[in-house]
Amino acid sequence: MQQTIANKVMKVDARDAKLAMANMYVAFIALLVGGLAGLLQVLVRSGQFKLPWGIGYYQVLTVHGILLGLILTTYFIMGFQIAAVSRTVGPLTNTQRKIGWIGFWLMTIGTVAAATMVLLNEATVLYTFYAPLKAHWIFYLGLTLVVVGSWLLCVPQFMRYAQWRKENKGQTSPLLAFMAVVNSLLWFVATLGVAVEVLFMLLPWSLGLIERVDVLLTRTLFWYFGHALVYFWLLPAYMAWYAIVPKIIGAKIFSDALARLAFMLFLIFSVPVGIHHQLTEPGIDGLWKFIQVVLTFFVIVPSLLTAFSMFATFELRGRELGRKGLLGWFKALPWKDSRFLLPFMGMVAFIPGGAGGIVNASHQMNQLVHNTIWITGHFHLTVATTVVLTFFGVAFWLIPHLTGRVLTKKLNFLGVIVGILWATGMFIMSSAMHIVGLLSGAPRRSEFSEYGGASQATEWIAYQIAQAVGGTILFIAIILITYLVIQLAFFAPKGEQDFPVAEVAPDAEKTPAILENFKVWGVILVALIIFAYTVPIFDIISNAPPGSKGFNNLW
Ligand code: HAS
Repeated sequence: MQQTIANKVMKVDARDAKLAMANMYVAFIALLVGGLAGLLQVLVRSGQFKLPWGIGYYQVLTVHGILLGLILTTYFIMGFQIAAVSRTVGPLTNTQRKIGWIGFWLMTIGTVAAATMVLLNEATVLYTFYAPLKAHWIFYLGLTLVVVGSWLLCVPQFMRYAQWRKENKGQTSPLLAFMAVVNSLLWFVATLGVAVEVLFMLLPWSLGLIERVDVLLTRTLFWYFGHALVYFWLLPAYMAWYAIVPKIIGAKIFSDALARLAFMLFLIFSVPVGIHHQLTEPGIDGLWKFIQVVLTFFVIVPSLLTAFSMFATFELRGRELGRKGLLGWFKALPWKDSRFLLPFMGMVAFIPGGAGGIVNASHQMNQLVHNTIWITGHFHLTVATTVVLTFFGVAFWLIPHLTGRVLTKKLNFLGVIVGILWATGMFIMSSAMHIVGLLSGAPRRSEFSEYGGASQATEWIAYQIAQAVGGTILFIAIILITYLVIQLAFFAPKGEQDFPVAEVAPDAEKTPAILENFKVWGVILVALIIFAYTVPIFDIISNAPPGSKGFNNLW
């Protein structure tokens, strides 16, 4: 019943499509520029290349992290979610759409302002903008506008979803819209931490209104946001895995209830775990580190549910097609369809990517890998492979759907090539990062250096060259996908590209209403945040050192 309602609205409204596409354009421009910065980085770190015209390594690293980690992701997610809401619960109202556009422009003004400061070398503070590194105040103001703009892009999703529920009392909402709303809510709660950090600490500090900031407090507020941020990236990929991939392979959603439970678990467990990024940080009591590590292990559960659900979906489809045996389903999948292949490669990458996360979260093992390039390997497998490959797979049908064109056979083939290149490049680069970080302690976030000829640093060079090879393959993939996106947006033949939305399996259990009761989950979320953060933050504030002045242009 619920999916019949979902399927009533088959297309994204043309006016909503414009808003979604505006977000897509910025996302793919960010990919191109951020990807170029990535290429320059791996070349510098190979020891074979020097940046020209006085450009600094850390400046390029900041461009790379901000454009890919914050800008590409946020714009893509907002575009995808706006489209998903419009497709499944109906067109936005004029007011809702207007709020969305204001959000888009605020985000874009903020992005341009922040990017200009980075390019002028006035904000070389990397994507985590840790104090005491200090950026120009325009950079912080730009970031604030990005966050406020993104909130305004979440508002129409909340409003349209609430309107649907009011009009369809007692019915389970369409899964995709529900998921978009949970992710937007997660984003809203997470960004409160970074908003407090920037508005009350970094911005006044940078403007000279206050002389010093408490470094530990800024970092703790950052990571309150920073770990939920990774699930804000992941959940749209899970939206595609749960609700779109099954349709592409001709299957049904294994369980609507399980999918909703996974999303609600992410909502409550994503935030109270940020301290696992600070396990080596002095100034936070071991007990609270331990508690947040335990909570981190809870946030692994919804990913395990997702793995189970995906295997079940594939296997059921395989059996339906008459495949037998443990892995018979494998042959039944549409390997030549880029809309499936890329998300699938993303799933495969998440097996080692997730396992690496479990290593990071294990307190003792964290001592070994923290601040080594193993961590960079971890997030290139998770966000840069799992999430980004899924986003590419989505873009291949979403962009033509929004622009009234079609993904032709030729363009689909190009999509497959992009996926294979991306997976190969990431495999080479991130394996080299994992190995040299773990076995030899190679540092992350550092320019090429021979460390005065130290023998340990000499061991790293071969791996750094491997990273440059992987990075170069990735940049070739970026050029191809840029071409593909331009084709899909402007030149592909006109036509109707399907926005695939799967139906729930007929024999799946009915979804319990509690899974859509935001009040109950909201109370648990707030209680968990208060529990996990009150004492650590109280301790940090009450034992605060004098604070630090800012340092800038160190490079
Ligand atoms: Fe992480 C650091 C722990 C997941 C991103 N992480 C980072 C940083 C980033 C990041 C960007 O505890 C660096 C931040 C910085 O700059 O300092 N991470 C975890 C844990 C998980 C995890 C426990 N991380 C992610 C995801 C990310 C991401 C997702 C981005 C999207 N991470 C950490 C910790 C640190 C950290 C510490 C700090 C380290 C330090 O010391 O600084 C978990 O959520 C992972 C659970 C995942 C699984 C995998 C489930 C598998 C699935 C695939 C199924 C496959 C199928 C295909 C069906 C348990 C769902 C089958 C087909 C076949 C053919 C087999």
